[in-house]
Amino acid sequence: MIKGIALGVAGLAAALTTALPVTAQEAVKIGLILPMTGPFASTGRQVSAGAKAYMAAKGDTVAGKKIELVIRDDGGVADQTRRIAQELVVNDGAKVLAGFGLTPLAMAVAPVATQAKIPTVVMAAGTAAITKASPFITRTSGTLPQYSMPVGTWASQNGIKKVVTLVSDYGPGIDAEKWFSKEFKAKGGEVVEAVRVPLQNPDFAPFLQRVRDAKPDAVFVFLPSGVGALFMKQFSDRGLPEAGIKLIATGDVTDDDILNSMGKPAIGTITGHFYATAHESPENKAYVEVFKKVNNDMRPNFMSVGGYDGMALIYNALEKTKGDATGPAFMEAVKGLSWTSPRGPVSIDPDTRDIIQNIYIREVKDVGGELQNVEIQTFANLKDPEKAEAK
Ligand code: VNL
Repeated sequence: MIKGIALGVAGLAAALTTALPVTAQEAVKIGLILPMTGPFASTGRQVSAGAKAYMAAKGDTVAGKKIELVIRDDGGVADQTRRIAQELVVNDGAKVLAGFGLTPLAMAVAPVATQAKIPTVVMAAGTAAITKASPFITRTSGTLPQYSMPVGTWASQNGIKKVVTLVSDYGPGIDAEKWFSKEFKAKGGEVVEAVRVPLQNPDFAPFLQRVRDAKPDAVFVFLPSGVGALFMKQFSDRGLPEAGIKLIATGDVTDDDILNSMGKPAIGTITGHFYATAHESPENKAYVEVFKKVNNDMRPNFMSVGGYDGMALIYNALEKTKGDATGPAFMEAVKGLSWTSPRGPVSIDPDTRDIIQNIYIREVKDVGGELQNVEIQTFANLKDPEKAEAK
């Protein structure tokens, strides 16, 4: 397995030597690799829809170059992500890679990005370590430490003393558990149990029973986008609200893509995240409008904004390099870029290539018959705390 990767990367380098000059004058092709099928297909649908909305709003030419978006489905399987990335670079002359619905998929592409010096824009995955895996990786989603920590602050300031954490047992879940707990404990809170659930096909019932038995004031939850509705149903069916256990979470759980289908049990849930469809700003109003127009009236979630801003990053960087998409020039241009996103002001941290952004505490409310994540507090311009700590 490891050997296969090494050979693949060496072969890629050899193939590039001949492939590069041929494609140098052509359009800038962006290979967008996403889970368009499988359990995380909603992420692929939202990210690609956001990228398309950007191009619908801003056109398909930047710095005199035509932008061509090529969307490929990896089905959420890391070996496929890597194979498709290699094919896009070697056979199709892609100049930029983008997408990556889950952490293992982004990690699988890091060696390709490094070896081929291909700018790689992570639009969805959120484990802090991803941008450390290659100097050619940047990110327009966010990191779990960045948006879990403020939930710890909020909880400690709002009468919650005893918490059980419940997270998906992989990169982003571990990050969320660590940073919520670290902050909550530093502010005087107590984490009495840390529960981890499988990423694939989770049945929450036995885990929710453990939460119930521990009798906390609240349960802090991270689950990847798309899974929240099933969790909310089981949380409610098993009587945790009646037992007086409050639900606090990252915004992945009350994902706007499925929030409206969760019904009453979701109301009152407190989450931390970087984007809500209900965010009030002229930029977001315009975004939601163009997004719905281009995508059959679909409600944009945070994944879509990762896709939209990923395209904004690519356009802004190409503007700065006058159309040069080669790795070193492009990555230099990325550092320090700033723009106004539908989520609020954002910039790319020159030290880490991660995104600096506002994190909002939101409460699920019924707004005119539709459930919305309504912002109640803002933590402005946060960096990824994991990398700040390592410095
Ligand atoms: C990840 C993080 C995936 C947050 C998610 O949904 C999410 C990840 C698919 O890094 O794997 O909401």
